[in-house]
Amino acid sequence: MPSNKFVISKPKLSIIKLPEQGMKKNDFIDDFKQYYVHLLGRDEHCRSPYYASEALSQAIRDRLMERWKETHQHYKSNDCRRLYYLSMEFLMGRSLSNAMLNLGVTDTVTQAMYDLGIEIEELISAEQDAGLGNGGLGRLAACFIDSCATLQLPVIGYGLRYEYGMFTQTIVNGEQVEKPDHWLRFGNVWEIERIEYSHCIKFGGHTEVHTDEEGHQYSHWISSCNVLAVPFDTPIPGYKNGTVNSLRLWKAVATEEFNLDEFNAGDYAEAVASKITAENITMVLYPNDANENGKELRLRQQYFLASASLQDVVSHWIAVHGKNFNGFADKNCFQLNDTHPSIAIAELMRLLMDNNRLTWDEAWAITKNTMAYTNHTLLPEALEKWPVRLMQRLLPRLMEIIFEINARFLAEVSMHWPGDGERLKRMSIIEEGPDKHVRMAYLAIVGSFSVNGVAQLHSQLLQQGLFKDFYELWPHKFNNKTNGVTPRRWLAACNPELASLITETIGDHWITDLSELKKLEPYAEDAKFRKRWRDIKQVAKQRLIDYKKRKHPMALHLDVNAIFDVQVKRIHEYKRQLLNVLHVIYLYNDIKKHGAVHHVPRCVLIGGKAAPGYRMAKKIIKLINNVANVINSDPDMANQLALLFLPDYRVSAMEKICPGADLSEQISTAGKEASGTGNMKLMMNGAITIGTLDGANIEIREEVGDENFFLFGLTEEQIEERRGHYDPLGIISQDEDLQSVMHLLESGYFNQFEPGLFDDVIDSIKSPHDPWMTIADFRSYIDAQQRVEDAYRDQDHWTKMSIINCANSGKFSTDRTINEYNRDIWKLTPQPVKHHHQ
Ligand code: 26Q
Repeated sequence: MPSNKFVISKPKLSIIKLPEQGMKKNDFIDDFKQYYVHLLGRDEHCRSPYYASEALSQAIRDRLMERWKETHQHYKSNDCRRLYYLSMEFLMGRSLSNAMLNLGVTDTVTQAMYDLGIEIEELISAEQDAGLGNGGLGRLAACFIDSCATLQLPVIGYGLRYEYGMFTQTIVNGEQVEKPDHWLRFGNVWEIERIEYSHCIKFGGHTEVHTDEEGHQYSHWISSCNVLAVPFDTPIPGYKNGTVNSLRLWKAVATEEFNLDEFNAGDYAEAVASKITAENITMVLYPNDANENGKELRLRQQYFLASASLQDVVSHWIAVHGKNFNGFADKNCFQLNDTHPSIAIAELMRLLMDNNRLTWDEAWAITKNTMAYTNHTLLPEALEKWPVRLMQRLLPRLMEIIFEINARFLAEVSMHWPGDGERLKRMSIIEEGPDKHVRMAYLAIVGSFSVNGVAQLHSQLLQQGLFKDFYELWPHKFNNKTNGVTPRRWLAACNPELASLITETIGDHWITDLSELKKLEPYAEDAKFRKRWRDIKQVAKQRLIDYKKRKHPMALHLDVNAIFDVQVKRIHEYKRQLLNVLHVIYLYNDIKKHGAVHHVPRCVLIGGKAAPGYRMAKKIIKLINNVANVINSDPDMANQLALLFLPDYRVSAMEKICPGADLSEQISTAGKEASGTGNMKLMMNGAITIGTLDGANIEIREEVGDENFFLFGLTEEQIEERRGHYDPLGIISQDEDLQSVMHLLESGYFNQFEPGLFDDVIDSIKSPHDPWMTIADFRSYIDAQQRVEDAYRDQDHWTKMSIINCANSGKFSTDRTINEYNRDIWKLTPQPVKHHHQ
């Protein structure tokens, strides 16, 4: 352990006690100047907003530190039960505006900067996104820890500090080009390195059985390559409550011993190379949001996270309670964000048995009462599997433990279903065959006391389908926790005009109790209120146009009077961006043939990243861009129809997009989108959903009522029923509009100089084996879009729907979600922290 090398002499209390930090305008002005001039060495000639942003962030961070320390000490002295949220992804986005909002200083600071001749928005925009996630799952983790801090729950987020986050997307000739996101290049004011809490992580080597003085046998994992896990902490402030929780991200650093052996062996180059291997572990986020099977580096990352986080918790336990682990499960709980950190189950067993001499039964009792698992997918092909051979080589001791867990589990299964060999094979954690694999979801279910899906339909389908056998064995483990989003970032901060109108109308309790928004509903009938609501939406749309105009070559085709029709999310076949494109082509064709009279002006905005290795997704991006080129350069479409692909969709982009959205596209094949969370952000900002009965759409529709939702498409049951006799060609031949659309596509109208480019895309939707059944929902989707236009024509009616959508979005706050996690799974006691300077 390096910790003893970093012991410093203990400072006197008088050094640590600081004068209270002012929260007045002039306090911020003074501190800002101090940092700008003295720390950063800039003056009035510096043109870049970067340094000003940096100086302000320092001043804001200072005001979090005292609260952070107090929260930490409060948890420590209360020795309260805690929850650790283990996630390979935390998609935090920017921190400055969120910190100002939660400290309650947004207006004061805005004014302070204004007095200095600085536009606050410029400073906010100068911050890089912390893009340490792919999409829904990563952003959910970020919204969760925001709500935990606001609800004053003792929760720590554990993740990885990737040197490179999600790639930056640029579009060149209509195609996605990825650029590495070196987000830490200019430093990160929000993090604090705590090298004194580093841990050592083992890889490779082999195991030996030893016998101790009392004759007990235990395993020794030896000859391993060791990597150091160094924690970096980021403050997570609650909303105006004095609580500041921690997000702890691990960085991989080569250990000195690690190199020493090789130096002694005399091979300098090998030693340096192995340093690089070690530090590669946290170099880059894997940019696919579906399982990319079998990559060794990914498995290293997963174990690195699990082991570092568990060692952190276990060593803290020992520091307080010694080696008596009675009560460990009462004081500690781990929530696994999908199977990505689920190796933690075997790792906790290892730490308890090998390092602390608990028996198997003692260790297992603790493990299975401490771990809880959240599933985020229904696609069987996305379930994680790791080759046994790889695990044996990289994590030999963990593989032994998994085999033992499985043996004991299968014994339990055969007690429950004697003689049912098929079931044993189906349920085994080890998938047999020439290449044995570990089924991580099964390991997670067996090792956890709670298994949850992320929306009602999803949880129900898990029980009836993917995890049916396990549900029959342990029905009590299974539960649902419908996702949410944090209303602080996704309404209060990103849409200040709408937030002010809401606060002026119903008070400001909605910020921490979103069900309060229901009080807006009567105002849907108030003409004056509607006018203000509509004006705010128009201003937001104009702002979105202005923002896009700075860079996007086709932004001039945007028009505030058109419907802003938005689909922003990762590009995936099951999310059916293609269905959206088919509708756009249909509109184009119809306007060409019959003129614009039947239609309302519409701007279709599509944004999202494709996994770099997902060829079909990349082709879909190219198609969207090609169709956009044709439509936007056709004078017949002027002020009628525009299509824009929004490059580099990310958290900070969504903060600009959702206030200006009219229509939210949630059009996945029913039964495939576990929940969706973009749907919730858009709804909260007054967009109306056009959607299938999938994921949380179902619950959104339940909340707003059918008349405030544009429903279309087959149900999950109908989709499954249709498989085997799906006949897209038959459907095309029966539908003239669809025929025209397919004809345009197949004739090469959108790829005149790139013959055959879209053949694979076209073939995929024409195939009777198309798992996403895009063609099956075409007619129903077109009809729903017609209803959208009819509704939009009546602006009063549309605005009512918009208000009702926002008013009924209360359920989709992560405050509600986290309260349910806490009530059913975590069972933490809220810890109000008294902030002494408040
Ligand atoms: C796994 C192994 C190797 C490499 C990458 C991965 C990997 C990474 C990210 C697999 C999956 C993900 C992300 C999944 C995800 O974001 N799922 C979404 O989770 C949301 C939050 O619950 C839901 O709202 C979405 O419906 C779901 O698609």
